[in-house]
Amino acid sequence: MPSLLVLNGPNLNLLGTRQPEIYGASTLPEIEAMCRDRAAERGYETECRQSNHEGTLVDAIHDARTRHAGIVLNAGAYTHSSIALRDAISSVGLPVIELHLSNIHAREEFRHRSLIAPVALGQICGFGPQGYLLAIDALAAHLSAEES
Ligand code: CA2
Repeated sequence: MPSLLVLNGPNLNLLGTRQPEIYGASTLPEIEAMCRDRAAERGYETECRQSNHEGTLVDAIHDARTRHAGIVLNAGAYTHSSIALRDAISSVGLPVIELHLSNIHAREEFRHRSLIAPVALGQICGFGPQGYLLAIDALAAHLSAEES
């Protein structure tokens, strides 16, 4: 079965412990389980990874090149700062959906700019944990359109 990578960046391991008004009440393991179920319904296996370290996230994107058909990426705060993550996405050439739990455009000015958006297939933000499912649906639809 083809496979998707759901990759989460810094501090997202803390989901469900603080700031539920911004990020929702679900924990990361709960979100990952939802992703696995939705991807399975669409015919994909799912690998879920999280790291607080930029280089580890770059390595995960590189590893995905030979192992996964596409990536759902919540790069957390690295979204707004990491040229390394952007270059990694460009270099592997996989479709990447940029995902954020919160609406980054309705928050502080520094969150409005994404270095990932120009190299992503698209961006989903503001729908809480449900956004991960929307991202999986969008990625699966894109991949099946690519096939035909
Ligand atoms: O809305 C998102 O998904 C973000 O990627 C979350 C990042 C933030 O830096 C981005 O601007 C938008 C922060 C994740 C912090 O996660 C926490 C989880 C629980 C408690 C505190 C923070």
